[in-house]
Amino acid sequence: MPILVPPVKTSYLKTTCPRDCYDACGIHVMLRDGQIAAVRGDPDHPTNRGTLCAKCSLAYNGVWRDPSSRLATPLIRVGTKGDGHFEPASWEKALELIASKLHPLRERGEQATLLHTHYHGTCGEISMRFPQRFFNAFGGTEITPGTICDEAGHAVLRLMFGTSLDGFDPRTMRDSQCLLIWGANPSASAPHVHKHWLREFPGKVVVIDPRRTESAARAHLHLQIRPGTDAVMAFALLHALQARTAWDEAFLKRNSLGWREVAETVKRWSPARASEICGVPAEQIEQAAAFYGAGPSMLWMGIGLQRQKLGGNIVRACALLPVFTGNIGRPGTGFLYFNGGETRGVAAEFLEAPHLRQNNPEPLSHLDFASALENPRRSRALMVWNSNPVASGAEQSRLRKALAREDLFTVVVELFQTDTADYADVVLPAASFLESDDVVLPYFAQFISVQQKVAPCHADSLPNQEIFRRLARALGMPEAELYETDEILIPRLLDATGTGVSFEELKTKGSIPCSPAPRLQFADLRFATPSGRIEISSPRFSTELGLAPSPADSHDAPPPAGRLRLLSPSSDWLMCSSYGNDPKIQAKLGASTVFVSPGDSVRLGIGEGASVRLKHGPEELICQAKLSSEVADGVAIVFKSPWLKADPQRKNVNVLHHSLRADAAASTAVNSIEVLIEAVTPAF
Ligand SMILES: Nc1nc2c(c(=O)[nH]1)N[C@H]1C(S)=C(S)[C@@H](COP(=O)(O)OP(=O)(O)OC[C@H]3O[C@@H](n4cnc5c(=O)[nH]c(N)nc54)[C@H](O)[C@@H]3O)O[C@H]1N2
Ligand SMILES: Nc1nc2c(c(=O)[nH]1)N[C@H]1C(S)=C(S)[C@@H](COP(=O)(O)OP(=O)(O)OC[C@H]3O[C@@H](n4cnc5c(=O)[nH]c(N)nc54)[C@H](O)[C@@H]3O)O[C@H]1N2
Ligand code: SF4
Ligand SMILES: [Mo]
Repeated sequence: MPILVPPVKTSYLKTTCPRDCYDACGIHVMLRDGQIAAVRGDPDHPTNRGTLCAKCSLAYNGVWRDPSSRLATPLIRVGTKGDGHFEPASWEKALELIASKLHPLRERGEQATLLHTHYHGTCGEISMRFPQRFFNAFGGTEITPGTICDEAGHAVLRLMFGTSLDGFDPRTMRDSQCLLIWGANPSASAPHVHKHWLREFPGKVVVIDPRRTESAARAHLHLQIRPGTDAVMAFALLHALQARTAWDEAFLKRNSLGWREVAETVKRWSPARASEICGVPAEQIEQAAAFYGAGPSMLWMGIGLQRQKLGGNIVRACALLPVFTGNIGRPGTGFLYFNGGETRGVAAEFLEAPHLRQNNPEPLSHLDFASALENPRRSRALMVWNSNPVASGAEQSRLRKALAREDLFTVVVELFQTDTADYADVVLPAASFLESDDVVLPYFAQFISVQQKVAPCHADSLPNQEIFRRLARALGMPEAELYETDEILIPRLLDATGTGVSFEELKTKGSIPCSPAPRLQFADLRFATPSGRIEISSPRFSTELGLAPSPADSHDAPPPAGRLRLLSPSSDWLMCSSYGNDPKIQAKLGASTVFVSPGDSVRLGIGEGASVRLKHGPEELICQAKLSSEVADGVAIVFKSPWLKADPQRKNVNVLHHSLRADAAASTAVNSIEVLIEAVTPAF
C-alpha cells in the first residue's frame, strides 16, 4: 500500500519591509502549510521588482526568524547591570514591576525624570507612533529622535519652505532633465532606487559626495567634494547658473523672500575660487551647473549631508538651487529630503495624540542623553523602544557608564537582546513586522503600503502598540486614546489617505500610489511660512535656530596634519545596528575596518591590512585599514553601527562620537569628527 502524503500547500502573502530605508520594498512571504518558508521580494512591487537587498534577504530568513535569537518572554534582570543576566517573567509580573516604578514618579509629579528614547526600529505607522500616546499622557522627557539622524535638515527646511516633509514624487522623473544627488548614497541606503529608478532616470545624474559611491561612479558626473564645504559649492553652482542665465528672477520675486541678500554672497564664489575650498575642479562645477541649469531638474538632499557641524547652513544653501532656478511646482522639478505621511494625507501626529500632553517637559537632544542619564535627579527611569542607542548614539563609553547606574530603572522593548537591552532592568519582547498588521508610508516613493500579519507573534512577544496599551492599563491610565485598537486605527489611517483603499484590498495589492498621476510638490506655490513665500532669509533663523538670517558661505577647514575627517555612512550589510547579530552578516562585515585613500595611506604610513588606532580624545577604536580609491584624501570611512558584542573590543565607531553637534536643532554632527590615526605596534 503506498503511503499517501498530503500535498504541501504553498501560498504567498504580500507585506512591506518597514525598516528605516528609502525603498520600503514589497515583500512576498512564501508559506508552506501556513508556516513561513521564505521571505522574498515581491515581483509586482514597482520599487524592488522581486528582490530584497542582500542584508534583508539574509536577516529575514536568518536571525529574524530564528527562535533562539528572538526575545521570547519578558525578562527581569538578575545580574549586574550591563552583564545581560535575566530571568523570564510573565507579562503580568513584568508590567507590575514597571508600574511599581513609574507610579511613584507620577504621584510625586516627577514624570519628567522618565526619559524615553525611540526611533525607526520599525516604520509601521502604528507600531512606530502609537506608543507616543503613552508618553504624551504620562509626561516623560523625550529624547528627540531626529537629533541622532536628520533634525538639522528638517529644522531649516521647515523655516524655509514651511515644511520639510513634502518632497518630490519620484514618478515625476519622467519629465526631468537632471537629478542632483547631494550627500545621499542610494547604492547603500536605497539599493533598489539605485538599481532601477536611477538607472531609468531619463536625464543627467550628478552626485556630490566625498566618496565615490556606486551611485557616484554610475552618475554622469561626480563632484568629489571635501566634507563640510557644501555651502560654498552651492554658492559656486549658483554663480555658474547665473552666468548661464539660468536664474528665474520672476519666480524669485513672486515666491521668495531675501534672495537679493544671497545674490551678494553668490558674487564672491566663482567656481575657480570655490574649487580651492571644495577640492573639486572648476570645470566640473561648471559642468554640473550646465546639467542642472538645463532643467527641469530635481534635487535629492541626503541625510548624511547634514550630519555636520555646519549641517543646517549646508542644507539651506543646497536648497537654494531649486529656488533660484524656479525648479519648484512643475513636473520634473522639486527637491527631496523626506516624504512624510502628509504627502499621503496622514499628518505625523495622526497616531500620536499630541493633545494628551499636559505641560510635558522640553525634549532633550541625543547629544545630551548621556549627560542626562548621569544625573540621578534628571533621570530616575528610562524607556527605550525601536532603538539601540548603545550602538547608535553618541558618547558610547559615557552612555554605557550612565546606563550601568543601579538607581536608574530601565525598560527596553526589543526583538533581540541588544547591547542596550543588556543594561535593562526589564526587557519586553516585541513582535516583528511579520507578526502584526500595520501600514507603511515610505519616505521616498509616495505609496501606501501594507504590513500584513503573516505569522503568529513569536512566543510571548507582542507588537509595540499592544505593549503600551497593557502598560497604560497596568498604570490605570484613564485616557481612551491609549487603548484604541488596530482595527479602529488602520481604517482611520487609510481613510485619511483619501484613496478609498480598504485594508483587505491593500493586502492583495501590497502598495498603491497616493494618486494616479505623479503628485506635484508645492503645486500651488503656497508655502506654510509666515509670509506664504519661501523664506530664504528671515530673522527667524536667528531667533529660532541661532543661524545667520541668510544662508552663509561658511565652510570647514581641512583637518590638521595627522588627522582625518571620519565619515560613518550606511553600510551595505546593516540597517544602523539592526542585523548586527545575524551570523551570516557578521561574517560579511568581518573585523572593524577603516577605509582610507591610497594617498593618505602613504602619508600616514599605513599599509593595506594594517592594524590602526583611530583616536579622539581619550577614546580609541582599533580597525583594520583598507585602501580604497573611492575615498577622498583627508577622509576616513568606518561604516555605522555594528553590535558592540560582535567585536572583541566591545565598541563600535560611535565610541569616537564625542557628542559633536550641528549648527541647528542640537542635531548630530557625527560626520565632522576628526580622528588621529596611527599604526598599532605590535599588530593588534
Ligand atoms: N556613527 C554613526 N552613527 C549613527 C549614524 C551615522 O551616520 N554614523 N546614523 C544615525 C542614524 S541616521 C540613525 S536613524 C540612528 C538609528 O539608531 P537606532 O534608532 O538605534 O536604530 P537601529 O540601530 O536600527 O535600532 C533599532 C532597533 O529596533 C529594533 N526593532 C525592530 N523592530 C522593532 C519593533 O517592532 N519593536 C521594537 N520595540 N523594536 C524593534 C531592532 O531590533 C533594533 O535593535 O543611528 C545613528 N547612528
Ligand atoms: N544599508 C543601509 N541603508 C540605510 C541605513 C543603513 O544603516 N544601512 N540607514 C538608514 C537611515 S537611518 C538613514 S537616515 C538613511 C541615510 O541615507 P543617506 O542620506 O544616504 O546617508 P548616509 O549613508 O549617512 O550618507 C550619504 C552620503 O553622504 C556623504 N557625506 C558625508 N559627509 C558629506 C559632506 O560633507 N558633503 C557631502 N556632499 N556628502 C557627505 C557620505 O559620503 C555618504 O556617501 O539611510 C537609511 N538606509
Ligand atoms: S532594508 Fe530597504 S532595501 Fe532592504 S528590503 Fe528593506 S526596504 Fe528593501
Ligand atoms: Mo537615520
